[in-house]
Amino acid sequence: MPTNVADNLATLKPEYERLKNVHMRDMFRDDSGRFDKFSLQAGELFLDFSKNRIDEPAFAKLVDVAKAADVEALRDRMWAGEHINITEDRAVQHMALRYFGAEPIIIDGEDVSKDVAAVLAAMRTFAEAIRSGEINGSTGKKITDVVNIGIGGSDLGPAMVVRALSPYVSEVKAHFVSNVDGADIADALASLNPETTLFIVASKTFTTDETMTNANTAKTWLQNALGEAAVSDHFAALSTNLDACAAFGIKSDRIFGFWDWVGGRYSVWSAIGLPVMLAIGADNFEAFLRGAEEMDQHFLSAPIDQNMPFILALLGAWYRNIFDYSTHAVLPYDQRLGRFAAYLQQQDMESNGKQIQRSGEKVDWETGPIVWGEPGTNGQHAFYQLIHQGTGVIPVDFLVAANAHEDLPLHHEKLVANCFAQSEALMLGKNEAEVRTELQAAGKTETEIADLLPHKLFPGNRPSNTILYKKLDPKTLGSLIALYEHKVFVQGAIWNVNSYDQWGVELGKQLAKALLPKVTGEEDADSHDSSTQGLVKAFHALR
Ligand code: G6Q
Repeated sequence: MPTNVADNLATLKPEYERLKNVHMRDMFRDDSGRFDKFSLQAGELFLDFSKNRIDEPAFAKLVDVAKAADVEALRDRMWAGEHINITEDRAVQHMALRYFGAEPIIIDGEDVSKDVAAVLAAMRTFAEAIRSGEINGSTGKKITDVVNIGIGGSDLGPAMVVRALSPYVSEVKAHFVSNVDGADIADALASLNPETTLFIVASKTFTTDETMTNANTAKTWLQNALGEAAVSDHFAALSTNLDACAAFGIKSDRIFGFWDWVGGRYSVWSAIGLPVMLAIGADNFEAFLRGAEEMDQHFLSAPIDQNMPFILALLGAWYRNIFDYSTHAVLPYDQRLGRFAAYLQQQDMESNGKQIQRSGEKVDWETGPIVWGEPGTNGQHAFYQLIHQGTGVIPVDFLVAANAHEDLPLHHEKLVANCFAQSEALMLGKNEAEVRTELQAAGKTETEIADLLPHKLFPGNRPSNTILYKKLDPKTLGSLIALYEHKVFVQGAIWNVNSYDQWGVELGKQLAKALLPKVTGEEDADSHDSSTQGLVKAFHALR
């Protein structure tokens, strides 16, 4: 039985008391082996976690927390196909989607590996036929653009990945429409030619209002241009609801299925990855899956103190629960990871933004942090002020490649120098003596120095991880995403929440449904609170 969560986390308190006034600057000065002790390689990824507020005894205690929470047992139950998603009574087996080994993957008594391989093979055949021009649009023209219509887990993963892997995109350009705001689909359609466009309706349930609204608008647009008979040549579907896909008018050989043991935000590895495969080709997509598999194998087998997802998760809990830092920034020094933070927001916040334990009781500790971020160096000219000198502390993950795809003199070297400098600055800070020396060297008078000095101090001692990789290629990206998936798993296990449901998104959906007739004017809004009534009235007055 795992130890009670609060008691388990409390074991870290003495370590915190011991370290709370210790500056990392001093820890680096006193231990020249610090970087070697607190860094590791896992497949394509290198992690430097030495710029954290830990020493060896504190790190050992963090590892003990994972042991006491029995995280490894829950991990093994997940891998064994048990229904660890207890509120939806489902297995959680996205790892099966990227498993190329020979062992059977048993879920509910069945080996699912054959089904997984069959869908992947069907995706490959279809994607390559579209890319080569073997399958064309209704007028015989080659498909040059695909529009993925999906939202949440059926959008964020593929959209982020296609952007991240843009150097690998060829033959087919992928576009993503998600918002029910008509501006989204209108802007996407504006530049497209119906004859050369394929729509992919991506919806696990095939009932999501935003997606079905956009899919119907796309269908009308296509029918108006090419006639009703053309629809089946210009639509495909990714779903677990095969009947609803057929009812929409999608040909059976263009419906790619997946299973209820694949959570939406874990589905980029499944048929939901079809737009990615269409854009980068099947071999690159397979490399992406293999990168994730490599991280899975590391996660499943490495001891906790050498296990990258465990380490990131434990450091996160250390700051969230013990230091009380409420946000976590992910700052890629990799422009093409521009949507990575948005992707992680769903991954992390939808998984661990919970206040009820797996047992049904309320938690008495903090759970998932706010996750946010933007690519460097742009962030440096925007919000880094607060990261360096704000009143709150924000633990950071920096992500950076050793090599760019472009051969543009000094761009990449400057990018890397900025990335490493930021983690150094956050750790070191700048103390009074250093600021004074600087101001004196700049010829400032004593009065000027006294006035300016407090503004120019940097407290430092601010934690960061740096993840370094050779190049942002499909395999590396697969590993990177899997790393964060498993980090989220470990944290959910430590906090004893179910990371695989998302009941918190339901209430708004319910109320929106009830409000629609009031917004259209078919019903009055009298039954609502005065603010909602007032807003509906003000809305009608502006129409
Ligand atoms: C993810 C969630 C959610 C889901 C969307 C879209 O884990 O379940 O983001 O992906 O609500 O759902 P459909 O794929 O069913 O349209």
